[in-house]
Amino acid sequence: MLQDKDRVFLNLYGHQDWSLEGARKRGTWDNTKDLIALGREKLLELIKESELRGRGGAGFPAGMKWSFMPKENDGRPHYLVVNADESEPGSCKDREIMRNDPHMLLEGCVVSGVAMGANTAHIYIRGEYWEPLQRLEAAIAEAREAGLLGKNACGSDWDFDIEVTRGAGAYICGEETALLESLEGKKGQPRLKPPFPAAVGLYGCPSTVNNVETIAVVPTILRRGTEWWTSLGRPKNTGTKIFSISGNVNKPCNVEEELGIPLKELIEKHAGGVTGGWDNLQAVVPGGSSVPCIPKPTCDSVLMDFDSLREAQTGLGTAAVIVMDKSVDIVRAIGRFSHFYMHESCGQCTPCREGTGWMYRVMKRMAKGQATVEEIDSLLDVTYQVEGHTICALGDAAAWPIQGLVRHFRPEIERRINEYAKNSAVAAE
Ligand code: L3W
Ligand code: SF4
Repeated sequence: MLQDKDRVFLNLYGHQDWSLEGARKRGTWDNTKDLIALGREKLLELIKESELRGRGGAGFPAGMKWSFMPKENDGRPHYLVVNADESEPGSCKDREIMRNDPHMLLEGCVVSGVAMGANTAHIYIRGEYWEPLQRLEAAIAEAREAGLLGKNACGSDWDFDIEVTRGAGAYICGEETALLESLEGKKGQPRLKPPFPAAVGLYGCPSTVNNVETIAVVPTILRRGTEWWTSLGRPKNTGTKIFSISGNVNKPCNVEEELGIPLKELIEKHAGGVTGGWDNLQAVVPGGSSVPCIPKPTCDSVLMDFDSLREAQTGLGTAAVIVMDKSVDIVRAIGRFSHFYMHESCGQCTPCREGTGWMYRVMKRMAKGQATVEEIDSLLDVTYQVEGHTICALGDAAAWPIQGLVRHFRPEIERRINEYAKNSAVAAE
């Protein structure tokens, strides 16, 4: 369990002052000039050494991503783009960072910007996040006024400023290239990769897209040292993470914990346990709606980090932990995810556009038992046709929860189908 001295987010719950004065008391903007003075190469080296992995879903090593930005100056500006379009069902952590400690994100932008040769950050914030937006904008104004942003930011020789843009309610704009399109004022549709944003990003310029939490932790890692950060968690799964715990728990919450904490401990220590007790647990979706669920026997011992969850055939995703007790109709619940992906598909590639609708319609029938047992395998087959055959990961995200459901709950699906068939036969007699 994370000790208080190792906590990074000191105002996650908004009990203290979120403004510049409060942020400074918590250590934010403390000698940022010295961090900037470390310079691009050293900052890159340190973030690689920290093994910090992206907090937005993919868990890609941040230092490696930053190192893809071109070193030579070809005249194009470099951009840091912060993905604050938090829309993953179950995820509500970035909202709390921006609402309760916006200066952590701003300072993170300045320092990370140096490491990628960027003088500008664009924060793309979910349109519905009204209060976080107000706080962010107020914090940016405070930082400009205090000389922390702008020309010679923080009294350094580095110019840096931040722009905020609101999204308009499309989940797909959380996909990094759709986000870039939307920032450019176009319809938010994912681009083919490669080229990756580091080569051709915002307005055709080198860009790095990172999640809010990833950027917000950077100054603390640098101040406290990479050894401290890597002493938390497990190798390649280092540091702390904010988990959003929702569903059938007694006390839903956001909580910062050490990566690698056992799922059971996470739920029992911080979320007041599963409703009706641990034995009443049916399944958990450990990383937001895009990852497969895991059944109780797996939940008994699984560790909450990128690699442990991958071994358990699921993922950490955004660390949005959705808990389902035995009262939940799990087939219907996963079918609800299918509806979400059908609704949010941008429609530009056929397997996703057609497949998400097809999957939802079958899931809807299966939830009622109105299917045949053979259809379970055809449904699986469709998920394999969609997975890996689309422009962006939304297709995968639509396929994986269904694969997880069939992997762990096939007997329940079959039971419903058989029961429905039996009842229909009785009714027909
Ligand atoms: C240069 C290469 N750059 C990879 C970069 C790439 C990206 C990052 C990771 O999806 C997942 C998705 C959701 N040269 C590179 C390279 N990069 N190879 O590294 O890339 P990738 O493709 O693994 O992931 P992604 O497209 O960023 C993210 C899942 O997260 N998810 C959803 C999260 C939702 C939110 C939200 O609500 N805002 O974040 C949750 O699990 O399904 O699989 O930057 O450019 N050779
Ligand atoms: Fe659009 Fe779906 Fe294709 Fe992604 S996978 S580009 S959301 S149609």
